[in-house]
Amino acid sequence: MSKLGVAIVGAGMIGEVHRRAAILAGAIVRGVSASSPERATQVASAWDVARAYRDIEEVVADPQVQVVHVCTPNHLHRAMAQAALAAGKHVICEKPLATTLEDAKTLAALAASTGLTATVPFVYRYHPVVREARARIAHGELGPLRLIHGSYLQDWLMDPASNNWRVDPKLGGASRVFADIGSHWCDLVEWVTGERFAEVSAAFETVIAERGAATSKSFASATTDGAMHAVSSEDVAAAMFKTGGGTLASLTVSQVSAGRRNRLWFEIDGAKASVAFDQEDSERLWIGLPDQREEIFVRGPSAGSPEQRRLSVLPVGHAQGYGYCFEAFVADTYRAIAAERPEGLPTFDDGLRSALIVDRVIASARTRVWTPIS
Ligand code: SOE
Repeated sequence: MSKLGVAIVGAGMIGEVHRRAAILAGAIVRGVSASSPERATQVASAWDVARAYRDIEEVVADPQVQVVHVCTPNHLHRAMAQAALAAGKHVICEKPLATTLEDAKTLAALAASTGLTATVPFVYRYHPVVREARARIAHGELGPLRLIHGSYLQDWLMDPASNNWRVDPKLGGASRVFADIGSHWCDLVEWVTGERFAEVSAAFETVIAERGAATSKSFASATTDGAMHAVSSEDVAAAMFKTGGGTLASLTVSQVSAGRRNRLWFEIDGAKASVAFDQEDSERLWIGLPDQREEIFVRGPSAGSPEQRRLSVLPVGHAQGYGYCFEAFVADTYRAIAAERPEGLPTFDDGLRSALIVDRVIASARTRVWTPIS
């Protein structure tokens, strides 16, 4: 089969991650578009790719491009993904799929009607030990679930001098911390447990009322021109959920928790055993057992569930991590384009599901009442 041609739309931190994953999965990066034609030219030269596209019209008109990777700030996702699908291109669109539920519905419906492959990088599904947890739950090793709990904590916005486009609701959407990282946790936990959240009670707080000038980079060091700008998006959030199966879940999210760089953590407690996963210690799955027993399952290719083994591309003890997850996700998207059916590939339907949860979480935080997710 000839190599897939791809275009990367958006050249920030995550655009670079997509580019690397695309190359490793065997695609040819045909070109890039960025925040301005000048920046696209710079990046095209740095990446050594043929085209620096002026805009999305030029991207979708390129017959050498079969897949468009949408890596722009959130408010542009809908227009970019819609243009690509309408032109018959497969799409990988960054999360959140869109900044409103309506836009996410439109994109998911369009993707379904075209039959094109359309995926969203909920990449934490690609940690091998996460697949191990999912397999053990599906095989009944935990027994009926009793409690789900966890957090997703970062600290890259803890300094009032730090800022980013995500902080501005016009660019990032009505929710910041929940839509940006709470969305990952919800996708992951629903997928691992097989249970879906049916209702939510949530609260948001903006703990840093003013911030310095915005930068386009995430996890960048603070910059300030001295001027401070009012903030309306939330820095921290807490949510309680009840699943359709009746299991209670609680989640704490923050981008202002010192020392927590990218700590997605969950624990799922069943009648027979518990499992816990920490994204910053992602080679290991903790398994809690009764009678003073506990186990650690270590990632590797020669034990555990078939999916855990499939994604363990390095030998035991040779740490994989976020980059390998991203690469496996992109490779699986390309397999789906080639009409394979890779297990657990997050699609626009999952992006829509996430947009629904975020919408309901925002509604609950505003009204302060338990809100159905349906
Ligand atoms: C920034 O908060 C960010 O890069 C998110 O946008 C990603 O989805 C997450 O994986 C890491 O943090």
